[in-house]
Amino acid sequence: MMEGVIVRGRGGFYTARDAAGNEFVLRAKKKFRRQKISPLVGDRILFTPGEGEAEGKEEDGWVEEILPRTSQCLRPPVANVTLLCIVAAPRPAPDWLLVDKLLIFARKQDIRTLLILNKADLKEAEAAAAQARAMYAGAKMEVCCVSAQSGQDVESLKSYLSGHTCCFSGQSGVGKSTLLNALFGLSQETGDISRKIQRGKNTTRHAELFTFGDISVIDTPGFSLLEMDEAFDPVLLRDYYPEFELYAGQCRFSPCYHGSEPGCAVLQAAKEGRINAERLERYHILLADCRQAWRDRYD
Ligand SMILES: Nc1nc2c(ncn2[C@@H]2O[C@H](COP(=O)(O)OP(=O)(O)OP(=O)(O)O)[C@@H](O)[C@H]2O)c(=O)[nH]1
Ligand SMILES: [Mg+2]
Ligand SMILES: [Zn+2]
Repeated sequence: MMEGVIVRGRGGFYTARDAAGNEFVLRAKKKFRRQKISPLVGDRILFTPGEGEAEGKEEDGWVEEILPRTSQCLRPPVANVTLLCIVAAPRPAPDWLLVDKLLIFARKQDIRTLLILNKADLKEAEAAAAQARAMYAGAKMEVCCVSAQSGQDVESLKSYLSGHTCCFSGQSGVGKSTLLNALFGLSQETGDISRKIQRGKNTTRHAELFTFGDISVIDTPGFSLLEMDEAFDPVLLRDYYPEFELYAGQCRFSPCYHGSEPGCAVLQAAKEGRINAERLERYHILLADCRQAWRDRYD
């Protein structure tokens, strides 16, 4: 058996790459279906390569084992990511709620995060960067501003990615693929933003992993909707907000959801500008979602 990493998968076929850079097309053994797991891009696997040309017909190779995952994301479905790069841009208009959800998913999996604000060449970029920094400083997420188009700060982004398996995630049209092309000289397909609705056109259709020295990056299809992956006790949501930590134990009620309870230290801090009000407002939206999902969990 050989060892490799799954770099792409479509229609039940998976492409694995070995350490020497050779690629093998494989199918998954039936046992995975019984175990209700499927190989994901980023998975480290053991496999048997195909036999080559047997009677003019290439035989499939097989994914034999999926090695233990260090992390697993559902949206996008990828494995073993160590740094989630949330890519946003002034255009299409940032969906910060989506960013917050991605941040929560990453923290649940102990994946580090980086917010990449692309299209720094656009005139609205400076305001968007200031807003992002104000919102995410307390959330302990760094913000990097780059322009894939002009190349501004693209090289310095590499120092953040170094040593990681990174996943580029975010709305369609923010420039994930363009940025990968600029970083590593790739020629992935990119798409315009529709004029009428100012949205990306879902150009990238499948996740794909690329490796350059000590950086692995997975490009993924953009999306605009993101559901909470699994219901969890809504009281746990606040644990994913580092900005609340300073006020732990200071609320009148215990547990306090920092929703609308009287004597809540977090609400007070937001009122006094010590916690970003927009982040708190979106936390309240997610708290309501979380409570709903928790109530419906047996349906
Ligand atoms: N002005 C400007 N435009 C950019 C920049 N980076 C990308 N774009 C443009 O943004 C559009 C979308 O780029 P893509 O790379 O296809 O976006 P994506 O995030 O990969 O989109 P999906 O694959 O649909 O998820 C294209 O028209 C790019 O030329 C940038 O730094 N500045
Ligand atoms: Mg793309
Ligand atoms: Zn509280």
